[in-house]
Amino acid sequence: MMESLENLKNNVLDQISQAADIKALDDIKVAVLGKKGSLTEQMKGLAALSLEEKKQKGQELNQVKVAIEAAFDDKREALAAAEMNAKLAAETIDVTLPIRDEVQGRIHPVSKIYEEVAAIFGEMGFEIADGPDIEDQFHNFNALNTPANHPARQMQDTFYITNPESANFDDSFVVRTQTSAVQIRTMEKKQPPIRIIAPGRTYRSDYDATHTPMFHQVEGLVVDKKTTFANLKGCLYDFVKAFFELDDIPVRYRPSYFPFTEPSAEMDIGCKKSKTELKIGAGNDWLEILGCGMVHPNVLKACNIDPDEYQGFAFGLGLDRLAMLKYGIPDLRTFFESDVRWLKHYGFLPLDLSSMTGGLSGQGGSAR
Ligand code: 2NL
Repeated sequence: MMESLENLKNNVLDQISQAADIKALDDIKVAVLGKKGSLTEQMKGLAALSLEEKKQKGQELNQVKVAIEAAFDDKREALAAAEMNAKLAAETIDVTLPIRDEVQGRIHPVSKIYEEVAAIFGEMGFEIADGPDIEDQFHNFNALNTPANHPARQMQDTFYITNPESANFDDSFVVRTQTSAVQIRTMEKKQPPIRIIAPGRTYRSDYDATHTPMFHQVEGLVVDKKTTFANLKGCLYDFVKAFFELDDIPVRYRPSYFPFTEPSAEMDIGCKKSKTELKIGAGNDWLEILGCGMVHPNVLKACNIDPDEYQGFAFGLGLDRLAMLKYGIPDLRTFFESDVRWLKHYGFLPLDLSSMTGGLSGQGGSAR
């Protein structure tokens, strides 16, 4: 008996040491320690022995079991480490190699325009702020001087979302119709000076060649003790020059109306329109580029900022429209069809970064 147990132990340890992989090791374990395993069978044999023999044999069996289990654990660890090393060696990437000639992916024109806009305002000292796509009506409307029953709420073709906790329509949520709620949340948290841009997705129920139900906007907000309309004009003039990469651009401001600004204006840039071409920066035609104005005192009040001490300017521009203009893309609907051929034509190479010093717009994907 003694000998056969010693044999079994040596035999099993031998098998363990020779196991080629974890699967083989598991098979051996089942054959030894499983329900019908060789060691398990010996354990079962204990029942037939006398008390004295049981004690003696039981101890021996237990020592063998402990030794075998330890050998299993050591071998499993060694095999796992070897497998991991083999995998690491096989999957090694030489990060010092140059990138492949043919890069498949492209940056979407809207992402590209966003990078450009962020680079320009970043250089001017604006910080980027963001917030949720789903807003409550206070942040999307009330705080923006657009109370219940204000025509803007219908004007904007808002998508409302029922509040599961309230049957009252005033408690419904909206998918934001502009990113202004982000600026509201910033002003609620922080006293001026404030200088932020809020980029993001916005939503309105509208669909044609220049409108899609989801679109992209960047709004800007500057609030300080002496912020004037002249500051607004200088800031936006610098912006359009940088954006269209021109040393000079004719601009004009037309009076407009937004509930959240007073006075409000629309900014146009000079251009030349022909049947086949749009040339920006010269000519006798005008192109609307963005909406802007001085922040309405009621908006400041709603955010606990004292309008007698502070004033500010704000603006909003559509990224999709800017992408259409700058890169000559005729139909907005194609932006969101996820057609890879379209992206290849209008998209940008991933490493074509936008910066104020390294060139803003770079080469289009189609140029490759
Ligand atoms: C447009 C016009 C605009 C704003 C957005 C704004 C935000 C706050 C306070 C005051 Cl928190 N104004 N935003 C102001 C003027 C125009 O957007 O045509 N966007 C595409």
